[in-house]
Amino acid sequence: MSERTFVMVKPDGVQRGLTGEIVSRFEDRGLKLVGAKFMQIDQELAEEHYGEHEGKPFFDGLVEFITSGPVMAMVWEGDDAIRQVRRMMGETDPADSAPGTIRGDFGLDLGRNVIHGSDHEDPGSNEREIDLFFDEDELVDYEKVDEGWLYE
Ligand code: DAT
Ligand code: MG
Repeated sequence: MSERTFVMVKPDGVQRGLTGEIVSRFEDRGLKLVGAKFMQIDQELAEEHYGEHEGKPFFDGLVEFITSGPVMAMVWEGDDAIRQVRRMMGETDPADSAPGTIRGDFGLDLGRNVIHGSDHEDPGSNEREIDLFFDEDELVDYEKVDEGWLYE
């Protein structure tokens, strides 16, 4: 089933020049980019985005980190996109992430794990995050020429 997922290259990924590589991986996989915004997250947006982690010992550091520099916020669309993006990202801790995954190829530290993606085990988190970062008219509906070759 086609679905949309929220993906973000975090400040460490942007600063390390990994944005293009990460976009390429999703393009190569066949996912369709339907929204993108290069932006800096303020405190309020950060606290809302990571609301599920409020009260945890790492929360303040996480908010400080995610607001510390620009991010590339994106919406990617495709069959099973939420779960497939999570599989491509690897585990939350890069140290546990298999080589070949984004975190497994580009990270070493839990607090600097390069990328965010909506949680496929938290139904509705994709919609929530997309709504939080994008207005309706910032998402683009279009047909990609390779769709007939990607899907049976
Ligand atoms: P994910 O980003 O894989 O969805 P999450 O939602 O559990 O992971 O946590 C959000 C971010 O918070 C995660 O990318 C890195 C940070 N984080 C999670 N658990 C942590 C911990 N125990 N110590 C420090 N940072 C942590
Ligand atoms: Mg999460």
